[in-house]
Amino acid sequence: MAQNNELDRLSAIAQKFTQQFSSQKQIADVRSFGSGNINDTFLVSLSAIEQEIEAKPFILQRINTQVFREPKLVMQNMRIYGDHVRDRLQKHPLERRWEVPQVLLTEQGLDYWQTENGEFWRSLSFIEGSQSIDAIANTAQAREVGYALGTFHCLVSDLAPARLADTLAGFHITPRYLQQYQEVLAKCEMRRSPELDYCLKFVRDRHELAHILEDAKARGKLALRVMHGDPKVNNILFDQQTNLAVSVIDLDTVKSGLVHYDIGDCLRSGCNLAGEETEQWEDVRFEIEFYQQILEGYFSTARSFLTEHDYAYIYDAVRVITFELGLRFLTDYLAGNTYFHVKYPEHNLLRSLVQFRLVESIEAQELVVKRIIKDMC
Ligand code: ADP
Ligand code: GN1
Ligand code: MG
Repeated sequence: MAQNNELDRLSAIAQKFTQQFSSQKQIADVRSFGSGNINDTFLVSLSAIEQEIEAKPFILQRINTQVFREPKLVMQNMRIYGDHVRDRLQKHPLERRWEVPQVLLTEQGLDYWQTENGEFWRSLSFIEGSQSIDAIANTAQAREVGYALGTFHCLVSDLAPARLADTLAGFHITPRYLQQYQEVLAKCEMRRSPELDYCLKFVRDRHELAHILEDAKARGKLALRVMHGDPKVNNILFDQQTNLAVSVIDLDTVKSGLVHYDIGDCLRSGCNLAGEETEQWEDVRFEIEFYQQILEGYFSTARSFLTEHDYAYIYDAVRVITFELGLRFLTDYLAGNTYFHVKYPEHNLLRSLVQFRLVESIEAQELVVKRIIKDMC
């Protein structure tokens, strides 16, 4: 539970999202929730004054406006996405539970609340009976993670990417991250260590990786579609009873892009059993059995809109996005940890070691990774 003063402040902000309230309900608790690296997320519990009234909890989030400079555009995209998907689901219901978080409105009918000091808050319906996981534990979960991403892509396959605003310029344009890294590297004062030297050498040796997907896009081999942008494992919710995936959340980066960044991101996060935050970075491996299951789950819903070129770039997608994330963590470490939430100064360095080790493991299994895709085409 938040400290008393903070609790009062958060409760006052939560009260703005009046859709949840009637005089019959009051805030019982506001607590920090989930393990996202960008926004601040809280779970708000309510209590009903009269027993027969249902008091559902909801999510309250402070958008990181250092990252999302135009948060109103983020909300606009969420609205366009939500309306599209809800409409589609109504016309063509899925044969199983699937949830789209609902944005809750303020008293004034707005989908955000801005405080006097400029903080930007929003509120979402809580997907009931669900949970997120930071690492996949078994092959059934792996398949569900793939199914969830495939369902997401399928539901937006008829949404024109141009309808969505660019909420984060340069997001998943890997060559831009390389350029930023080089600029930061040229200016920063480094505290050398064997780990940092490993990372610096890693980027020197692999810098050409950064161009593969963008070159394919420029040559017309890969087309722009609606992407999620951040479909890592803990942005997929599982039903606590059935253990089936029920929602893809964290919709801030839903915009025009390459679905390959999504496929790659889902695989790199799903196939790392140790999770992104492990301290045993040298033991990190890309788990091939989970890879196969995630892809099977993905293709079970997404096959209809994939082209021959799309299949041909899946191996590259997974190593490029893994390299990109390692590069982003490393750049943030060198720049003084201004982008990702960190718990200690070397946190981003450790995270980048984890991703680079994962790239090595993917490359070491290149033949089998490619064969599995070929067998599924
Ligand atoms: P961040 O951008 O910081 O990652 P997220 O939107 O992913 O923020 O939210 C952080 C965590 O909060 C998620 O991983 C999930 O556990 C939980 N969460 C967020 N939205 C919902 C929701 N609508 N229902 C249930 N849990 C949610
Ligand atoms: C961030 O917000 P969160 O924790 O779901 C980041 C992703 C990274 C991820 C790595 C907007 O995601 O791009 O892949 O951390 N989101 C943004 O854990 O930069
Ligand atoms: Mg998240």
